[in-house]
Amino acid sequence: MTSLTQLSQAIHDAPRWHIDNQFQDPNEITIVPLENEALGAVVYGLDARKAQAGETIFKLKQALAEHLILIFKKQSLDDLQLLAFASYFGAIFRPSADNPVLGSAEDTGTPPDVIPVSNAVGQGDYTGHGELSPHADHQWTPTPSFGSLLYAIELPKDGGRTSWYNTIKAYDALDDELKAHLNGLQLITYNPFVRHQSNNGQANYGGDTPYYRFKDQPILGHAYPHPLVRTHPESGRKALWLNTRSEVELVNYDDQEGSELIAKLREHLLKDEFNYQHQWEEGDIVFWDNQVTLHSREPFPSDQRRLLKRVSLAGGRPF
Ligand SMILES: O=C(O)CCC(=O)C(=O)O
Ligand SMILES: [Fe+2]
Repeated sequence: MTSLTQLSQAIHDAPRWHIDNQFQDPNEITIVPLENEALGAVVYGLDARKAQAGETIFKLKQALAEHLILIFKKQSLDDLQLLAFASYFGAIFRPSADNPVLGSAEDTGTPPDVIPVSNAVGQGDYTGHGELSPHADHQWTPTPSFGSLLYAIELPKDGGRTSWYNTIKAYDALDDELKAHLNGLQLITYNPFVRHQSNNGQANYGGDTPYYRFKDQPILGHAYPHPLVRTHPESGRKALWLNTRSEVELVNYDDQEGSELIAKLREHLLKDEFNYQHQWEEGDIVFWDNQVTLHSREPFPSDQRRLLKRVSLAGGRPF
């Protein structure tokens, strides 16, 4: 089945509001912000298999813009049900073949609509068991995904927690002079998958990738400059749009000064006060806003199985 058919099938099969009586009463849902955390809210009482009311989806979209990640508990979904639920929030992210991302297929050049995030469980296994350093997904593409839903199916006994970082708070905490300076800058994030193709490697966001491209170094893949400080399309809040590991370059900027500025901002982003670490439970879906957060993963033992499924949603050109 091609990925397009999978999406059509998912929405075709989804419960209908009027026909199946499989709909969710909006009054059963509560959204509870995490206490004393940098971001996040937990959504209780929602069954993602059911048809959702307009007011529910609108509320969830507002809550996402405010809390940056939403945690849905106790879900039980197959791939098509996850896809149908995710589709309430936007179109599926389908980058072109010339901008490879996690899960890009050799034949079509694009990822499947539902991407396994797993280690040795025979389901794609793109992400291994190692650490993933803080990143935003698809940052090197012309129109990165606005958000993703990650659904936990099988979890290791040890490790494998995922952290999210509030890059609005990180921006707000900078002094006014630095903010003013950063607001004029454009940043290129080079595609780590192109680099690892050329290195014959599988890992991403790490390894031997340089932290900064100096102008005498070759360019790998396409370059799409985006603002270093981006504006959230719904809330209007500003955020740093910078990961902490892959190769980047400030446009029209001195090499040495640029690499130092980026290193300083990266150190700042990693402060505990911007971070929330999620201890997964099976059945959790975490829906994150990819525009104003970073996420990372701690390693876990290679002989323990971990399987999550991710659906990413299309976003606009960062501004
Ligand atoms: O394995 C994880 O917890 C996160 C993986 C990741 O970076 C992603 O799905 O985008
Ligand atoms: Fe990611």
